[in-house]
Amino acid sequence: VTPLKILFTGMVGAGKTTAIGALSEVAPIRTEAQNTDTSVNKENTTVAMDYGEFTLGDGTKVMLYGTPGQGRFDFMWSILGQGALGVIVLINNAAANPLEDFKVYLNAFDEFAARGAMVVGVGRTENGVGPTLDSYYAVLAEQGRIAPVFSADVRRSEHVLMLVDALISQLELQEEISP
Ligand SMILES: Nc1nc2c(ncn2[C@@H]2O[C@H](COP(=O)(O)OP(=O)(O)OP(=O)(O)O)[C@@H](O)[C@H]2O)c(=O)[nH]1
Ligand SMILES: [Mg+2]
Repeated sequence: VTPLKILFTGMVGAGKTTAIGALSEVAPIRTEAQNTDTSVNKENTTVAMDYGEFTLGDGTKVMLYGTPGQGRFDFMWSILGQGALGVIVLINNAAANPLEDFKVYLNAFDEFAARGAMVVGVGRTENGVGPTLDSYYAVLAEQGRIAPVFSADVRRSEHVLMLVDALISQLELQEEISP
């Protein structure tokens, strides 16, 4: 069986590295460097990519890639997107402008959204601050796109698995992959 490639993307601190670490069955490959961006309270940041692996119930291998969040590495987005079946956009809902953040990734990965290969995972919803899930659907509708939006805490592997499952179901529905 051909392995499936899935890409995690989103702003600095959205939780891409955490999500891949939570789900991967192998020791994830990380390219962390010391974070010098004081706008996010985080010790490390990804400078090239994350990589992990996960096996579905039917034995299909899923390759999990993650993008770096910092804007200076945005040239990596299209490189890492190559050959990806779908993309999971992670959002830090407690950030200053999470809906604007979402628009950046929705536009950058519109090719995925257009073919129903995008899932949105909204994190840091626990304190009830930040936009509602409905407002993400409104942004999608404005752009003429449809994608499932979930609240997800990527520190919990079952939440990350839910995002991956939702993406795979979408891809099956689009007949990008067979069930
Ligand atoms: N409280 C809370 N913390 C969260 C939640 N989701 C993620 N985090 C934390 O947010 C941080 C995310 O850090 P990373 O996984 O390094 O984020 P990243 O997207 O890889 O960031 P860059 O590589 O810098 O772009 C971690 O410290 C997580 O524990 C959430 O839902 N609630
Ligand atoms: Mg990272």
